[in-house]
Amino acid sequence: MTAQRRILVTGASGQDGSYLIERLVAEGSEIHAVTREPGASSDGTTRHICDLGDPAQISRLIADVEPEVVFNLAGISSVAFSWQKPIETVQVSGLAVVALLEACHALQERTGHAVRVVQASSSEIFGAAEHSPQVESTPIRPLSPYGAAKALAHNSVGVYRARDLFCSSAILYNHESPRRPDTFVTRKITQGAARIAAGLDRTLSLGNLDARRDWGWAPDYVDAMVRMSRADQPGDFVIATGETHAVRDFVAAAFLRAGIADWQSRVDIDPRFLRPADVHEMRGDPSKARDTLGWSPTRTFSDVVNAMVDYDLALLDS
Ligand code: GDR
Repeated sequence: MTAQRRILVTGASGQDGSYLIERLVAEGSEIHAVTREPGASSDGTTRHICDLGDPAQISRLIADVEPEVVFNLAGISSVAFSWQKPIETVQVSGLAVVALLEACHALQERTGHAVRVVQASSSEIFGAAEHSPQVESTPIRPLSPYGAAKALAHNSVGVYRARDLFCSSAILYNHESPRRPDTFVTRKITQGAARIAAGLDRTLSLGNLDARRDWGWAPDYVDAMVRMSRADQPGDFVIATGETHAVRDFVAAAFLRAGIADWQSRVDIDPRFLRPADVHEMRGDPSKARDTLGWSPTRTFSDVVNAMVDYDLALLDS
């Protein structure tokens, strides 16, 4: 894999964006980091502010920066939140991607230099999938506003690929790390377990404990996207571990790591955390990524749980 020169990363302040930027800066690339609001500039990047709700701002940004590679990690990433803001979700996670692809295609036409785009797609596009595990050709049947927005983006990547833009979709399954916000169930659980172990809280309120997810390690998923940007051919790639666990399994493992064997007495179900519709099981088959990109996950489910709990315990200690 060879490093590219000028790279634009949207969603720079998120979990994946932060891992990606650290890696690309270390490789010596010129990084343009895009965020929605002004903030402290990470070392070694040029910071840009862009409102993804405004297609004109997206086109201007691409025309000005003239990137060789774009990683589009921006948008609303919470499925739960997308039920409260469905229109905004479609704007920033769906329509904005069309604007981005159009701008990259126009840049390529104007300069004659190829532009590569990697889109952070999602397993939520499969929603009500009839079969597990899902593969790249599994029918797209989203069940949430988030999934519908991601499906628009995903299909648009296919459209622009047919127009000779090197663009790929990483169909990312759930991927976690200590940088996950606690609006997602894993971090909420690891923070909750650590706080209960430290005597700061008595209980943790959750929603659907039966949902099964294919949980991986976020830096691995960022590595997959980097490989996609440097591959010979563009395409869609399922990025997953191929293994699922129920939310209750995550709870049990996290509480045990925090030193609490009887998690049942510490967890209650609050209907506020149940969704109008929730995918029961998402499991991906990453064979294509393994065979084509040489990618495979480096951390197991237990590794992920333990790393997150240990981080949260240490945070409270300090
Ligand atoms: P998900 O992740 O919706 O799969 O999307 P999340 O961690 O929010 O939910 C996973 C499962 O846990 C259940 N759940 C709860 N979820 C939250 N957030 N809070 C709770 O209290 C709770 N209790 C139970 C949910 O119902 C769900 O079944 C993530 C995001 O990273 C997306 O951006 C990404 O595209 C997909 O993974 C793949």
